[in-house]
Amino acid sequence: MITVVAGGVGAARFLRGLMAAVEPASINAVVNTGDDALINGLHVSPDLDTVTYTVAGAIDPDRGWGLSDESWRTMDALSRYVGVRPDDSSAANTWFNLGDRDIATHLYRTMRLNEGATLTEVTDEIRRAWDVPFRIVPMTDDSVATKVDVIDDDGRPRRIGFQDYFVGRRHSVPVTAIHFDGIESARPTFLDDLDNSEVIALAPSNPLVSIGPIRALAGVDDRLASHRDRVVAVSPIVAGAALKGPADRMLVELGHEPTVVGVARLYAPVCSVLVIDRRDEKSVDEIEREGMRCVVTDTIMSSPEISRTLAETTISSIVERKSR
Ligand code: FO1
Repeated sequence: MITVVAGGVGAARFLRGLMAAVEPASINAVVNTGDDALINGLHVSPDLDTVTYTVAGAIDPDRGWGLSDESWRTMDALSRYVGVRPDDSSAANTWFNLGDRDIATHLYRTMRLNEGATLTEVTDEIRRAWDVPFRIVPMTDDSVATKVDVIDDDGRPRRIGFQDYFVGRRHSVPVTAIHFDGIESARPTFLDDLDNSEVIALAPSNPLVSIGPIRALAGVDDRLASHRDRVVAVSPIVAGAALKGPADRMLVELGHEPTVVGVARLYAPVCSVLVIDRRDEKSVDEIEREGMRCVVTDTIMSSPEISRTLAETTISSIVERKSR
């Protein structure tokens, strides 16, 4: 089994490449749920849906989230109620865009959870409905909510939900701290999977708010460290920048280097190989001084072929080493 520890867009593209490189049934995607939010009464799981929709070939390629060929009539109709909504109400949320077809997924997930199903069960039903040929599992069935402390537009510090930061404020305000509410009591769903995996890959996702919550679950970092020689990560940072989202700024704001060396320092305790882009070749020695092996390849997944080659290179960095 190959376990892929995943966040959103970058991880989804990596999984699409991995599907073309190995027997899909051998893949096990463990996905961040710290971004989950209750939006207009619906349980939305952005990273689970981005992975499912991307692997199913149904994602909107420009947005990187939600479905292609989407319409927004429900959101338009909802805006009618904004004018009559009480000030302290979160009804008629129109800043978090739910497409008409995407809403069906949230209706299904929300009703199944209300019936007592676990998020693991519902996620497996949804991925089977989309003919995804491998397991997609939430990192936990318990509630974990990523919160960020920000310096808001008015200069005042405020703790806000992840979607409020990422979408509501377009991740444009500086972050001073990250919290995973509920992490102390949340139980990881995948510790045994780690024991049964020939390769554990940390996908090219945000190390702090996508991979971070998964590692923060009880026992996960220790279990990864115990399998460190089988753990490989793909850097989400290329030439000092994130390919998508605020990972580079968050690294700086939270006191890390926004470089592949900064990523190596975060991952070295649990991961023995770091895959970096050719643009960062000059950093190989520094990364190896952090105690990690370094593999240099093309990591910008601008085509299915590059995604596939990246996945093959990532997996073989562990498998071939074992055969040597
Ligand atoms: N991202 C946005 O920037 N704007 C949106 O309106 C938005 C809506 C949305 C709806 C469903 C969904 O699954 C994802 C959505 N996202 C949106 C992306 C989401 O905020 C991010 O995918 C993750 O939370 C970060 O990885």
